[in-house]
Amino acid sequence: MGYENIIFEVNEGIATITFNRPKALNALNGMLLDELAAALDEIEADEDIRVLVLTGAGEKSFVAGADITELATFNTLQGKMFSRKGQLTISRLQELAIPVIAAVNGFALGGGSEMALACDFIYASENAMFGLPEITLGIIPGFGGTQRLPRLIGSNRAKEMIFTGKMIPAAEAETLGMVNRVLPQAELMEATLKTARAIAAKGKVSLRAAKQAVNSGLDVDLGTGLKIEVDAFAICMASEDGKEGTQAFIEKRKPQFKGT
Ligand code: CO8
Repeated sequence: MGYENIIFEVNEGIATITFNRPKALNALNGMLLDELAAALDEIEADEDIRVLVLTGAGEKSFVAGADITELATFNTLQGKMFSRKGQLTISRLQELAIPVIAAVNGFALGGGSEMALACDFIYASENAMFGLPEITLGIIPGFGGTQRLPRLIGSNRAKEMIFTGKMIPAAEAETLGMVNRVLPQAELMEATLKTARAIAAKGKVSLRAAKQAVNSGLDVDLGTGLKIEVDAFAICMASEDGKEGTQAFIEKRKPQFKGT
């Protein structure tokens, strides 16, 4: 499929989706969300893709939120449908079997922050700014922000961000635990791809099991989470990758994971 609002590339098992509406600071409109969904379909259908990286075109913005010019035209039903479409598409990032890294290269506001929060972790450039400014528009976050941000940084800090709509710089987002690493803009993509390559070299079965165990465990009590971990662990032990990884250690060689 040809894309107009994103750039979709795959290199050596690492897919990169670049949000590409620089004139609107890469704001999310309905067409962009449709293209994102189509790219995720392509990724799910390609067994060779091991890691997904999301970033924004240019050096100013990752995603400056939902496209406000489009939002302003919505009636209540259209707004509800748009919120649902955004939630479903963004939730697919969290549910994707492969790891997803957000390389936040500038503004990550509203739906842009919510997109990054649905990724497995975030690297950010020094100039990146995070925020959920919807309250200043008389609305609230509608792509999962009221749910994912409190889970990540605690309800009190999330409420302050959501109630004030204030933006915070990357360094503060790192202190709050939203961001794993802050890097100079020029180093952001290479550092992200270096981590992506390190992850891509691991076994696909164990990566999938690890992601699912962490994600599923976050919404349940510890006892249930530990049972989830036992089941995920058993899947790895039964896999060819599990046998290969342990055997390679014993034979003092590098494992050759096949993803089965
Ligand atoms: N939507 C559409 N266009 C945008 C957006 C946006 N979110 N953000 C920026 N742009 C456009 C500007 O209008 C401007 O266009 P033009 O050049 O044609 O005037 C261009 O991008 C450059 O922007 P600025 O001139 O404003 O650049 P500044 O550096 O002065 O400011 C800011 C950058 C601070 C990022 C500023 O543009 C801004 O505040 N943008 C809006 C941020 C925002 O409020 N985002 C939240 C949107 S709401 C949302 O995401 C809800 C998600 C859930 C939806 C649920 C659906 C019902």
